[in-house]
Amino acid sequence: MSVLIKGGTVVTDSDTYRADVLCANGTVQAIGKDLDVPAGCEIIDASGQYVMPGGIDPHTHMQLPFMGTVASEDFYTGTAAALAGGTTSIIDFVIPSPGQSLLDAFETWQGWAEKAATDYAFHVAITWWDDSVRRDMETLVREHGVNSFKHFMAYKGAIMATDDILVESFSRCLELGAVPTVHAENGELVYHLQQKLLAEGMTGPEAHPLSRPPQVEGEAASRAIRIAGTLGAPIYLVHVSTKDAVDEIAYARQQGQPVYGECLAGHLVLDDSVYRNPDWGQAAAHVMSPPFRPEGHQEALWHGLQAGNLQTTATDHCCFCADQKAMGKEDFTKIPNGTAGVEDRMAVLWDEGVNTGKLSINDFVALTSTNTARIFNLYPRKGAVQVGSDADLVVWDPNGTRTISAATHHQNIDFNIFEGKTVRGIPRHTVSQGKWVWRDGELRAERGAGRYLERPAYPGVFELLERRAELNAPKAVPRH
Ligand code: URQ
Ligand code: ZN
Ligand code: ZN
Repeated sequence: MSVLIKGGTVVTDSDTYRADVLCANGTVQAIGKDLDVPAGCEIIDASGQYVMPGGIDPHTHMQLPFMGTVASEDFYTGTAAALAGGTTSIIDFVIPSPGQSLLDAFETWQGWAEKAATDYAFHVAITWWDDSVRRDMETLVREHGVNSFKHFMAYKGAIMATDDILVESFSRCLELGAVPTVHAENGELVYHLQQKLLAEGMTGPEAHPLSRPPQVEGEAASRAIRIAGTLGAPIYLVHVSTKDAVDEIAYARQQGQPVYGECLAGHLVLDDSVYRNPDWGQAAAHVMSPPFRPEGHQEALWHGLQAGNLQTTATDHCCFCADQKAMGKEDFTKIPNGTAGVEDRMAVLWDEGVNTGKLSINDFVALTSTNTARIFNLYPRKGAVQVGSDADLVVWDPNGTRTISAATHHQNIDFNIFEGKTVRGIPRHTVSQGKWVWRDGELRAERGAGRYLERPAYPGVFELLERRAELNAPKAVPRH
């Protein structure tokens, strides 16, 4: 089966040009003007539209067991929704319980992901430490194509990695040629503030952001950056949500340190007023960590993207429905943390970023696909429009509109943090592994079509480091 994407404008992270794109046998076969149409080939009319690399979401949690429940979105429904939003690969997380073998956990998540409709990879979380963890990290890098390890600096008493673990694990990552990544919130401070707020009788979701103020992220970001810098390791900060953390990243990058940052579509457009909604369920539906922030932080994130201090966008897609959120009805610390976004990330970033002039269409491709592929060493198999690359492509209609709603989205959750938002610029068609799976509103996701993506250890990050001269070098920023 072949697919010819005809009459469109190809947009990569660096180029924009008119060309047809021919896909067959799962890869891009030819790119050029007025390509011949092979017999039996399906034709996608892309006139007046852009042909871009399929989105890569570097941060999802499909069917995550967390806080006494399991995320409502599984690997099939979540990746099917991703395709409807123009995203064709995800990087999810294997999160071993403290004491659990990393290899056992990896095998469990691999089993869950077999039903995925898109290709997928895994970051593996380091939630405890002993010699077996050291050994398993090497096995995962050498035999299973894992090149990134996650560290939750929050979630005390659960999966939190203390400083001793950060030092041991970042050092091990450096030895193995893997990228350490962090959820940067000071878990001790969060725990202390949670107990203080509960003792003062504040049990509702309005307490959630008060227990994790911006400086809780800023301190942890600084600490993780300093530990990595001292060890000579790169570091990737997930879901950066504050000016505090962006400033830490910008300063470190200005000193030449290999620091990379990710931000979420939700944190770019929502603020902490969502937690002051008098409707408990509405407020609780927005409980995620780090929380949506006071006005002003969103602008800092946009500046971070524009200045090249934040390199990727993600969603942290981790779905809990109203009945699950209600587990925290009497105690906000028991509200399962997480929100959705895998279907909306690209359209929200286009509408808020490209339509407003904050981002070019090439920036959009870099931020939704190519930079993630480069940092995690999937490029140019993913994140590119090149002959030989996987035929993972999105045909983007810059004039199409959609009103986002839980009533019509494909995500398996009864809430949408972008509810009612009308976006201009939508994925009209998605091609995954050379198959036309999203056809202007008709979803033909195939359960189990997804493949596990092996990601060789370095030089992904070092390549990006070398190329940094061409990327937006960070502009001078005052030390906060
Ligand atoms: O912290 C994370 O990234 C996971 C547990 C999802 N939940 C969340 O609130 N972000
Ligand atoms: Zn996190
Ligand atoms: Zn997460």
